[in-house]
Amino acid sequence: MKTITRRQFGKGVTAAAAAAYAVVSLPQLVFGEPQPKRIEYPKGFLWGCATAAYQIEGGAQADGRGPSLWDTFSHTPGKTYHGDTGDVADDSYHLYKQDVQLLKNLGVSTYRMSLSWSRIFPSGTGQVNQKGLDYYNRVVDELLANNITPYITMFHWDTPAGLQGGWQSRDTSKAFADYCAFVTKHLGDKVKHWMTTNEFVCFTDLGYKIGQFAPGLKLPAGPVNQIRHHAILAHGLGVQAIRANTPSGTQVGLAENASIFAPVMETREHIEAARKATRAENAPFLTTILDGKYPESYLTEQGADAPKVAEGDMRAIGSPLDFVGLNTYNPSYVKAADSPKGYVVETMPASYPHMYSPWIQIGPECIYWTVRNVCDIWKDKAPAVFITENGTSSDDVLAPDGRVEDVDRVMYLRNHLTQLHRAASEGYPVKGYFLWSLMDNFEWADGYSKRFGIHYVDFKTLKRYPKLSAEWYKNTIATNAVE
Ligand code: PNW
Repeated sequence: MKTITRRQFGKGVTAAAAAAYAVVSLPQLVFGEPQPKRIEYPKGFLWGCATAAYQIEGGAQADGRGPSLWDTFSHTPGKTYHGDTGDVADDSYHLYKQDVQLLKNLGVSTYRMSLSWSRIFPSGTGQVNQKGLDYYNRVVDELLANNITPYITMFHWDTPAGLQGGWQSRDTSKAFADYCAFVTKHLGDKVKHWMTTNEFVCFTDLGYKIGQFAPGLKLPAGPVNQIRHHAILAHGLGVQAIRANTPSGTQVGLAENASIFAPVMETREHIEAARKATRAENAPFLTTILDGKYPESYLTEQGADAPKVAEGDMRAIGSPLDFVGLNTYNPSYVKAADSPKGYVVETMPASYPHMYSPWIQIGPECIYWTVRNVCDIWKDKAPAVFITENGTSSDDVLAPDGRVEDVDRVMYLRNHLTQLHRAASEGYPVKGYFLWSLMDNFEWADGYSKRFGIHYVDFKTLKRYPKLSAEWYKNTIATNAVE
């Protein structure tokens, strides 16, 4: 079969490496036969599922765990749907062995999970809670015993409540680095893949500017920009701490929901506009991390509200990464404009279709464009990319026979994986995919009203049921192909 890849034309890519990315592999089709037309992924592509500590663990007060800002926030009346909290969630704190069996049954080779910082350091810094660390040792051992490689996120929004001022304080960045150092000193012999933080905008802007997430504040631009700075500084110091405490070969990255821009039409000028938008609209986070400096345009735009940067901060923030993790749910569309910015972000019409969560507007090509834009802009600074989250909520109904026919989720996933294949087949270095999420869980401000799992969780009995999407994903993994 003829294989054409974008990178064949680039430097230093061998024909063998290029050939690993077959465009589409079609079995011999007999007209009229109900054979699947397989869209095959490259050999060695990693399939996984993702979760986060506060969303699944429960055990909020078990074995000496300290409170996080999400415990405080969810216990504050009016902050989450129906006052839901993560006190029990999926009780993965006690049921983790069952959850590893769910993963094993799917056939995944990887699992993206996060650690609860305040389980290990109950007040964020200082005193260690050995029982908290023991829990993660048990989970990691259980994964490894089942041939599943853990990819661990250090921080997925559950800031220890004991850290005075939270992300308003620069000390939190420093405490985060100490926490990363401690964790990797103790787990770094078993765990080889680390992500520092998850989705900056959700624990900075949504927490401190919009007030929709913990700690629920509405601060003005100056303090918000400083909080954003502390967040990317934490990431940078975290990368340095992880590298300093792990053996060579350890892979370090982050998981970021960069705003995604797809061109309205795939013409040269609109593709160029999408690239400009990606760089400019992600200025406070991904752009600054991968460039190792704030864009001049961002600093000018923010004026007196620009962040205060100390000596050495930018060097830490720009620490080289082994991979960039991209959380991908929905697109924005961009067109070229004859303006200084060079692009306009389209307003979505009221009729634009979405999944059960209104913010998950449907545009499967976003997964292709997030990979392509990041790799085209930053090239060697994003030597490998992972989709660290992709998935959707659905208004799932558990039938009396225990089935959940989530055909909308299957539709969403199939379309995204078809588009991700496009990126892989063009030679972009996309190495793996983590489906959000292994099972229904505490969906932050939406509480338990939005289910994202491919396993249904009955929150009364905590029983897990595979949905149709779990069956579909299992087949995808087994065939390494979208069917
Ligand atoms: C991500 N938005 O969050 C998170 O990383 C997960 O913890 C979460 O469960 C998942 O996506 C599904 O929501 C987001 O409103 C939450 O744009 C909200 C938004 C984006 C990401």
